Amino acid sequence: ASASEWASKSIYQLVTDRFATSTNSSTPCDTSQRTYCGGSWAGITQHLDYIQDMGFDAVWISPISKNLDGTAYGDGYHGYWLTDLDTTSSRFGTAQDLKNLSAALHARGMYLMLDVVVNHFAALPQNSSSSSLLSTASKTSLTSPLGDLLDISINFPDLLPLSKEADFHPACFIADYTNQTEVEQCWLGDEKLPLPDVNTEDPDVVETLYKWIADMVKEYGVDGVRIDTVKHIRRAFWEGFTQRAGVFTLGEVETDNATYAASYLGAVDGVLDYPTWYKLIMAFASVSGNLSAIQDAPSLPSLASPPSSSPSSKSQPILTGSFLENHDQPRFPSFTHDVALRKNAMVWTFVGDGLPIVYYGQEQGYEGGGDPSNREALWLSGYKSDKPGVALLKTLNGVRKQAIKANESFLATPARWITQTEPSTIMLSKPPLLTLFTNVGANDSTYQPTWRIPAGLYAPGTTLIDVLACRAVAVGSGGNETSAVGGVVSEAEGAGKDAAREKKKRDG
Ligand code: ABC
Ligand code: CA
Repeated sequence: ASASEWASKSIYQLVTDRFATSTNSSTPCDTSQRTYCGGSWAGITQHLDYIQDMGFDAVWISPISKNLDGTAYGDGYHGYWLTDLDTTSSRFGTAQDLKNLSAALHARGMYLMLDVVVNHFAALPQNSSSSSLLSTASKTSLTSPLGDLLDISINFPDLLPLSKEADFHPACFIADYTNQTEVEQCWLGDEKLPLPDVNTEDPDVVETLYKWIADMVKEYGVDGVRIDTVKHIRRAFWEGFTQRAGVFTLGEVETDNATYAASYLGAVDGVLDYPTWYKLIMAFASVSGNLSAIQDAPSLPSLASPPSSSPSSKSQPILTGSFLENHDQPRFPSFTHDVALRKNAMVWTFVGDGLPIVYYGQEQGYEGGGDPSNREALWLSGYKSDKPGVALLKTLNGVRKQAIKANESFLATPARWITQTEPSTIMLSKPPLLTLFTNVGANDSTYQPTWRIPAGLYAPGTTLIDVLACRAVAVGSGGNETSAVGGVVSEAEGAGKDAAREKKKRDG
């Protein structure tokens, strides 16, 4: 599917090994062991009702290729430690199971997003004596701009289908993240677990990877790809990769710098909105968080506000992926116990310009900290549908779909901030939605957020629905402003024009 076709979707991101088993829902899973817990593609297929009932219509799964196990950091249960690009991991089932998952999603009108890694493989260093950092005159002279080289021995024939030493960049670990050449051509990982960096400067290697993605998309009916480690390969590589993928590509560029992240747009169809994520965490992790940082920060271009220098060759829109949690970062509830802050942060993903992405387990209130604690087995939750998180996500997915239906230019209309006079409050307008965020928290019992709705935003007399509290609010006819209290609002069907309105309040 193209970026245009993805624009109205809502993505549920899961870790294949941790979402569902196909057999035993009481299988224990100790995340600290960093090993397989038994989730599989067949398990996902059996639990699509659970995902779809919350309103999601796309599923992002872990990388599918065979991985390295038995390392100093455990096994490749997450899928990012490739050893054999062309063979699917038997830990997640058979290739047929994966095709069945794809077919089952399509039968429901849902999309499959595949996570792909082409920047590196993973390999155990061959002997420990050679795994220390050594600068050797001969090697250093080969790639002097990259600094110290490593004397590290890798058994390259173990890596498929790139099995020659020359298929990889010379060994050096990335140390200086401000040196772009180093970021692109040195290795991720460390001496205990090096991630040999693919020589994406070599035309034969490039063609192998391009052919691989084209085949993969075709073979498994893939609708879109999430691309790992985008900043670790030169931009021009991704242009060709995206073309050959032939479907929507969403890149991971881990940075808090919006300009840097945006520099990959056009080479890939979209990037994950990491720059806003950093601000979001700062804003809602505590009641003293800096809320206006979100408002003041430069934001990524998006479908609603395309880059000014949009490459004319590119007819597809730019889609930014909005998220609150993922498999690399501590889950949001690990930062705060405050239910109001948690709720406000969750709303963000759905009411702005980005494609909503929700990390599995958020709906069940999972609280795991950093990797690997944030990769809990979902079956241990019992997939309960009566959790507040499930209800909230269902509402938010519903609101977004409703907004898309009510206003055909919703997706293309840039969200804009409306300045509020009250402290700890910010308001975002993306017609027909209007959202009031606050980080005042649940403990201030005197605080009632007040809506200051600018004149002209909605016609007087319009009925707005507070979608979180589920009640109607009328827009005043007399003055310039209307004050309403609490909740999320969306315009009642048929009342006035294309407005649904949204408002956010602290947890009731
Ligand atoms: C494992 C263990 C960890 C252990 C580590 C050494 O090994 O689980 O506990 O600490 C996979 C696995 C991980 C595994 C790694 C390494 O491989 O999932 O469990 O960690 O073996 C992607 C994926 C990620 C995946 C990989 C590797 C890449 O999403 O799941 O990890 O295939 C860098 C990459 C980024 C990558 C991330 C993990 O590492 O760029 O693509 N994610 C700075 C750098 C970033 C860097 C980040 C973390 O540190 O700029 O490039 O990400 O190392 C902000 C700045 C940022 C800065 C942050 C920290 O601060 O703006 O730039 O990020 O202010
Ligand atoms: Ca690289």
